[in-house]
Order: sequence, then C-alpha cells, then structure tokens
Amino acid sequence: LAVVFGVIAAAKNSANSSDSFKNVVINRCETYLKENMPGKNDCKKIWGAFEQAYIGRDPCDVPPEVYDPLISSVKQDVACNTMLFWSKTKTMVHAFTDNRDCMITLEDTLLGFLFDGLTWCSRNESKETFTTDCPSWSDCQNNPVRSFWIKASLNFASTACGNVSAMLNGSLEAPFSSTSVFGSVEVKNLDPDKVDGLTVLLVTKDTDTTTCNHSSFHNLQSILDTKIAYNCREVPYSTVEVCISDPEIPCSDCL
Ligand code: N1C
Repeated sequence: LAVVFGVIAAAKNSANSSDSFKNVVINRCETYLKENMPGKNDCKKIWGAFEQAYIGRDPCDVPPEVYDPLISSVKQDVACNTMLFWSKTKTMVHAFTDNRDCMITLEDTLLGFLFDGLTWCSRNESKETFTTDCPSWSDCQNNPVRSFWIKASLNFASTACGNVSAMLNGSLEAPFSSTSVFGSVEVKNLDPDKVDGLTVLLVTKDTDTTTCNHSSFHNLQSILDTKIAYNCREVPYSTVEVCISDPEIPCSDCL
C-alpha cells in the first residue's frame, strides 16, 4: 500500500510542478500584455510553441534551433536606438531599466520577461516539465535553458537597429569575454545594414583600474563588423546608482 501511495504522491507532485511552472509563465505573459501591448500576442500559443521545444527530450539534447517556433510565435518590435545588451551586470542593468522606457534589455521584451530567472527541462519520453534536477548552464552544452537564451539573444541582436549599447562590468579583470552570450552570440549577430554603432558603457567604481583601453576590448572590436562604429565610455557606478534610485532623472543624464 505504501508503494501505491508513494507512486500516487510522486505523480501528483510532478503534475504540480509542471502545472505551477506553466502558471508562472502564463501569468507573466498576461501581466506583460496587459501592461505593455494588449491584443497582439496569444499566451496559450506562445506556451504551446515553448513547450514543444523541450518536452520529451533528454535535457542535454535540446539544441537552440528547437526554439525557432517559439521565437516566431512572439510578435514585438523594439524601437531603434534603445537596445541595451549587458554582460556580468544583470542586477544593475535591470535596476536601471525597470523604471525607465529609454533603454530596453532582452528581459524587458515579452520573450525575455517570460523566462527570466526560470529553470526548466523534461526527460526522454516524458510529457512533463521539471524545474529541479535540470542541467545548469555549463553542465552540458545543449540544455533547455542555455539553448533558449542563446536563441533569444540571437534574435534580440539580429533585430537591433540604430545605435545600441552594452553595459559591462569595470570591476572585472576582463570586462569583455568572447565566450559570454554577449561576446559569442550578440556581437556577432548585429546586422551592419541596420546597426550604426555599438557603445560600450563600462561601469566603473572609484577603486577599479579597468578602463576602455583594456585589451579585451581589442578582442571585441576584432569580432565586431567593421561597418559598425565602436565606442566605449566609462560610466561611474555612483552615477548609475543615483539614476537607479531616481527614475525621474532622464536617461541622457545617466549614461
Ligand atoms: O553571457 P552573458 O552574460 O554575456 O549574456 C548576457 C547577454 C545580454 O545582453 C542578454 O541580451 O545575453 C542575453 N542574455 C539574457 O538576456 C539573459 N537573461 C538571463 C543572456 N543570459 C541571460 N540570462 C541568464 O544570465 C542566463 O541564464 C545565464 O545564466 C546568465 C548569463 O549572464 P552573463 O554571463 O552575465
């Protein structure tokens, strides 16, 4: 009898984890659409396109392409000159963009907003979504979460236009890394016919020694298409802090 109950309990638990994950995503979707762009997207369709990507697959055998239907199921245009990329500055970037419309990160778009901070995977021949015991970022290359961010980032970068920016961390030994998503996916997929320039915003604290002259930026420039103008500016962390605490300060006074 104990075994029977154990099986029932296990079945119930996993059904709950599938359902609650789906609820989180659908709720985020409806909240986002209500606040930002009513009518244009169908949350149930988006969920369906998302789910088909990884359900029933081994969690280390989910390549980025499986998210193509999801990408095309989401309809959203981001204004030129507002795209903000980042690497190793996630918390600060979002504290900055959360109360401002002048700069848009991937997580401020519907696609990024839906899955930011979440973990998911399925199993071979399973119909369920699990949120625990999934591979983490570097456990294996083709895991559901990493492949998703690679595809979403590729899409975000390849649709970018005008002058784009990237907020990088001046407290790091090497602020630009060619193996980061920013370095390996986004920089390479900026379209030189649409993007005029890339400005690195290097956020630095008083005690930092890293500047725009750091050798890792030569690396960046060698990857960047030569038709795209490159700029780098050091932005004091204290300025960003003031702007985070007062969303009324215009963007142009912050960056
Ligand atoms: O590898 P990174 O940064 O350079 O990736 C950041 C870069 C941004 O410009 C985003 O557009 O790539 C995009 N991106 C996300 O939007 C995103 N949201 C959450 C990449 N990764 C993202 N995550 C998670 O952050 C992801 O699950 C992984 O764990 C980190 C990567 O952050 P990073 O190394 O600082």
